[in-house]
Amino acid sequence: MTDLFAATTDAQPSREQLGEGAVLLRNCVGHDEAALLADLRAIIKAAPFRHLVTPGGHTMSVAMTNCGRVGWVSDSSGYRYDPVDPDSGQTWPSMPPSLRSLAARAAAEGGYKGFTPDACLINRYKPGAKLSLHQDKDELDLGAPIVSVSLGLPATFLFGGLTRNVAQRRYRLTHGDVVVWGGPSRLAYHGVAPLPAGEHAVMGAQRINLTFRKTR
Ligand code: MD3
Ligand code: FE
Repeated sequence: MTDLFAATTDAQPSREQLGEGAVLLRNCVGHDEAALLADLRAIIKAAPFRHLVTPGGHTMSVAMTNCGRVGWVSDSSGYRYDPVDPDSGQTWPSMPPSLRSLAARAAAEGGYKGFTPDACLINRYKPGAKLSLHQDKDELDLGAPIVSVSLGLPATFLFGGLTRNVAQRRYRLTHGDVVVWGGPSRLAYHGVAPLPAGEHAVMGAQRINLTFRKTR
């Protein structure tokens, strides 16, 4: 990727409870940012973003890649965590310490000490890209939280309930925001509204979201 540059944010960290087990840590990335972005760039070079096809045959507007022991993949046969990148035939890039330590630090701040993710799904949104309402339930260890890190353009995140029909609350997630989703919130329906056009000083015309997961 050519449009990732060095760090910028000095904004103050803050904490907001979104729901039972769900904590929003604004500006949580802090001085790890430059190392994080450099490592992210290397991952994307080794395992470029691609648009996956859902089992229903739709091509996703969000482009994805992964790092870690396994990566989340989708094709016409279904969803799964796979140690092999189907595009390269190689294992996914390993999860660098800059990413792993941010995830563990955020999880601990959210009340989950000893978080050891084995997968990091990396989502890239260009303007217009969205993620439809869904649950994350492909992981065997639903007692572990998911930690999400937002980078680049702001997005509207939709946070619903344990069934599809619960009205969603909307949160604006911006560069450097981290959310820890555990406890009863772990199986909440959620999604991302279509990304508005814009230009972010560090990341350019895109949003990148990292989700750290413990799959087993
Ligand atoms: C709430 N990603 O990759 S991160 C996903 O911004 C995903 O790219 C979104 O949903 C994104 O699956 C949202 C926030 C998130 C992640 C997992 C959750 C929220 C969650 C699991 C349970 C409840
Ligand atoms: Fe999700």
